[in-house]
Amino acid sequence: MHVIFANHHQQHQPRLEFASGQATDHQEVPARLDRILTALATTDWTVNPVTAQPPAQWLGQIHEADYLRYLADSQSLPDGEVVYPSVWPFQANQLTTNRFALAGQFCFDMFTPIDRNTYSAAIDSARCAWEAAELVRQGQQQVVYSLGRPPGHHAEPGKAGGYCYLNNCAVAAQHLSQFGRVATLDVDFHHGNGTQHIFYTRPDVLTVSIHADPNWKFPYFSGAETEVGAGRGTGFNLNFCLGEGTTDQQYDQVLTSALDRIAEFRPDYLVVSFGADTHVSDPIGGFQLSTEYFTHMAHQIASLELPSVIVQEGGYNTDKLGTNVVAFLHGFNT
Ligand code: Q9C
Ligand code: ZN
Repeated sequence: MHVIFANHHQQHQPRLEFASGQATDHQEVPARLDRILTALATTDWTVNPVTAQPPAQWLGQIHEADYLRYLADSQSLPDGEVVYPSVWPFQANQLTTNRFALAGQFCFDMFTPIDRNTYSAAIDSARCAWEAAELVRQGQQQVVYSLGRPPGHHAEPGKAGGYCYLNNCAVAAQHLSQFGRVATLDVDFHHGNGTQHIFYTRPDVLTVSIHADPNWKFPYFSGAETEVGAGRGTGFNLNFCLGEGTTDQQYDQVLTSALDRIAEFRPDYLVVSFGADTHVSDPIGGFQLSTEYFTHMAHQIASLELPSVIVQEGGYNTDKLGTNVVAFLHGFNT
């Protein structure tokens, strides 16, 4: 196993998230990545910090120009200032330059704050995914794990949300799509709304996500099984919704269906969005998956025998995260 990790994530330390007017400690903390690195140090895998400098347009193919400019501009926020949205757009095409208003234009929830350090961390995380994809494209590695934070699969073309700013999975998939057919498989607890929407009208990138029913959990506004793609992309998006308390056995049945569709698509590359928030112990999840099942899940995915990038998404029990990630990655090595 080959690992690329982000080493400039520490300064991205969101402190609070807000739900129903209540502030709680933010779940997407630097310790997540540190704990995973500590666990990786017990293996004999190659673990390298990101070094790649992706070419121009690597983000412009994924995200809208005004959103990227807004994120880049956030680097000049005063030290200590943290931006949360308070007002959201209520009409299409209503233009504003007011930064208080832009906070709501470019972010869809109150879980995804931005300060002067957010942008560089998000770029580093996305660079990891790009470098992992590039190594797989070159054929140097069959499987590369991209260990970055913040995560990415909730980031929309023009909006942050769900702790995500830049869509790391989409960066990897877009890069590989220039060299062949790509399937993405999202096994984070939450629906990968951003990844779905970025590729929604494309028949050359199949997007598949297995997740908590959005009528039960975040991101609520997408992830239904009726969402199948649009235009030429119709039939190239596939969602599987699962309920509270989903077990290893129940999950595995659905995974088999997801993998069957991916095999039928005959991709040249696979990008996996992996979240350990499906684990029984996760503080914000609601499935009952075991650590042992993560190994089996990965083994099933590896049976596709595709050159693959694994992108780290969620997983919020920091005590279990390292063990769970290593358990998952082991499934690719056996
Ligand atoms: N009070 C990822 O796993 N919901 N994002 C928080 C808890 C937001 C999760 C509600 C969950 C976002 C990448
Ligand atoms: Zn998640």
